[in-house]
Amino acid sequence: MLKAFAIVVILLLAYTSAVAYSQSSGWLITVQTDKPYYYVGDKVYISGRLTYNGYHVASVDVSIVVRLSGSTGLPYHLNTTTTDLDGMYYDSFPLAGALAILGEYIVNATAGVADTRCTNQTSFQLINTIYIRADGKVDPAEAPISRNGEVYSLTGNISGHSNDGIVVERNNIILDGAGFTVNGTYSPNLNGISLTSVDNVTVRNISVRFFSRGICENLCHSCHIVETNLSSDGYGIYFQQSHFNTIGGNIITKNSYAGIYLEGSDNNNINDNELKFNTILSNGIGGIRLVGFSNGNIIVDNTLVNNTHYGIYIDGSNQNSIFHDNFVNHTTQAFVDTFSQNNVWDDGYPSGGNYWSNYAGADVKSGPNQNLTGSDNIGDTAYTINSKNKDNYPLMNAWNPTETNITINGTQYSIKIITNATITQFDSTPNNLNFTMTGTGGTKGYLLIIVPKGLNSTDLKVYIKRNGIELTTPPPTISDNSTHYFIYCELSFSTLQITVFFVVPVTPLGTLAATISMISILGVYVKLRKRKL
Ligand SMILES: [Ca+2]
Repeated sequence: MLKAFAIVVILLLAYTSAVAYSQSSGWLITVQTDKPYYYVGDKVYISGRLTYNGYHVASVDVSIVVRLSGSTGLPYHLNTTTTDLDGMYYDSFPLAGALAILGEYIVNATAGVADTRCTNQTSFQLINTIYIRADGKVDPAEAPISRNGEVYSLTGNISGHSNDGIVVERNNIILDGAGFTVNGTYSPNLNGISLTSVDNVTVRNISVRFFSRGICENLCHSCHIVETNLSSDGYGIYFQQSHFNTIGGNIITKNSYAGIYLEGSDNNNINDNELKFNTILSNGIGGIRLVGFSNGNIIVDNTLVNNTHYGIYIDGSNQNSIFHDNFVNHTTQAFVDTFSQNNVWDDGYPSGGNYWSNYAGADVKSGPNQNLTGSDNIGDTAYTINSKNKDNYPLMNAWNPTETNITINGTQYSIKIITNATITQFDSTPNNLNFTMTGTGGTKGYLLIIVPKGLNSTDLKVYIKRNGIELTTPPPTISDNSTHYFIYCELSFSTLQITVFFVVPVTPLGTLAATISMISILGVYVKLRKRKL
C-alpha cells in the first residue's frame, strides 16, 4: 500500500514539476497547533495534511519552521517530517530554555523542493502571567478564560509558569476556576492568583498548586476566597494589609509553611477578615498564622488537623475571635506570643469554644460556671493556652455542625445542628425544621441546636417523643445569649425508636408523627414561628 502511494506521489510530483506547489494549482498543505497559546515548559504539537486536488498525498517531506514573529534570526524550531498514508504529518517540540521568549510565534509548513512547493502557516502565543486588566480585558486574549459580564471562568488548566499565574487588576468581578487548576513550578516568590489593591473580587472553585503563595492578597478589601483547593504551595492563602475579606469553605493541605497566613505591617493592620468552614490539613509549620497586627479577625467553623507544628500561631495580633474550630493533633495546638492582647477563644456559654483533641478535662457539670449537676458537652475546666489565653468552654466533641438556612419574609436565618448522631431525612420549610438522627445503640447521644433569635417567637418549646410517646426526661435545656437560642439535650441511643419534637405550641403538629423503624434512631422535628410584631 505504501509503495502504491509513493508511486502516486511520484506521478503527482512529475505532473506538477513544471508549476509551483501552490494552493491554486491543486496542492494544499494545512498546518495547525494543538492550542492557540502555551506556557513556558509546555510542548507544542503541530499537525497538518498535504492534498492534491483533494487527494491525500503520502511520503512527501514537509519542512517545519517556527520563528518568533518579526524575528529574522535563526528559527526557534526547525524540522523535516514526512506525510503518512493519509497525507498527515506531525511534529512536536518543547517551549523551554532561554530562547523561549514570550510572544507570538509563526509556524510555517512547506512541502516540495526548490521553487516547486506549497506552503501554509499558523501562529501561537507563548504566554505567561494572565492578567484580568482593570478595563476588563483578559491579557493575553488567547488565555483560557472566558468572560460573561463580570464573571471570568477558566476554560482549561494553566500550567508551566515561571511567573505569577493570574493577576486580577479589576474590581467587582468573580474569577471562577470551573474546577480547573493553576499549576506552578515551585519557582520562588510567585503567586498562583494575585490580587493587589482590588475590592469585591470573588475567587472560587479553583485549584492552585506549586506556587510560593496559592492565593495572595495585598491591600484588598471585601474579597471572597471560597471553595478553592490549595495544595503543595508555600502558603495556601497569604494576605497582607487586607480587610473585610472572607476565606470560606476552602480545602488547604500540604503547603510548606502555613495554610492561611495573615500579616499586617507597620501601621497597616489586617483587620476584620472572616475565616470559616475551611479544612486545613497537614501544612508545614502551621495551619493558620496571624502576624504583625492581624487584628479583629473572626476564625470560626474551621477544622485544623495534623499541621506539622502549630494549629494556629498568633504573633503580635489582637482581638481575634477563635471559636467553634477543631484543633486536632498538633504539637502545639495554639501559640500566642506575649505581645498579643485580648484574643478570645470561646463564644461564652452555652455556645462554647473550640474542640481541642488533647483536652483532658471531664464533663459532669454544666452551667456558665460549670458547677451545676449534669454534663453539657462542654469541658468543666478551661483549656489553657497560656496565662492570658484560655478557652473557657472547650467542646468535648468535634465541632461539626449541620447548617440549614430558612428564609422568612426575605430574611435568611441559619440554624446549626451539632450532634454525634447521623442526621438523615432533613427537611426545612419557612415554618419548621425536620430531621432524623441515627446513633449507635448503647452510646450517649447529644444534640445542640442553635437558632437565631430573630427567627422564632419567645414561646419556643421543645417536645421529645419516643415511639410516638412523649418523653418528659431528660428535658432539653433552652438557654440563650444576645443573638441565639441554644437547645441542648443528651439521650442514650438504644434499640428503641425515638422521635424528638420541637414545636411552637400555637402551631399544631398535625400528622407529623414519625414512622421510623430503624434501630437506634432519633427523629427530630423543629417547629418555629416568627414573633408577631
Ligand atoms: Ca460540662
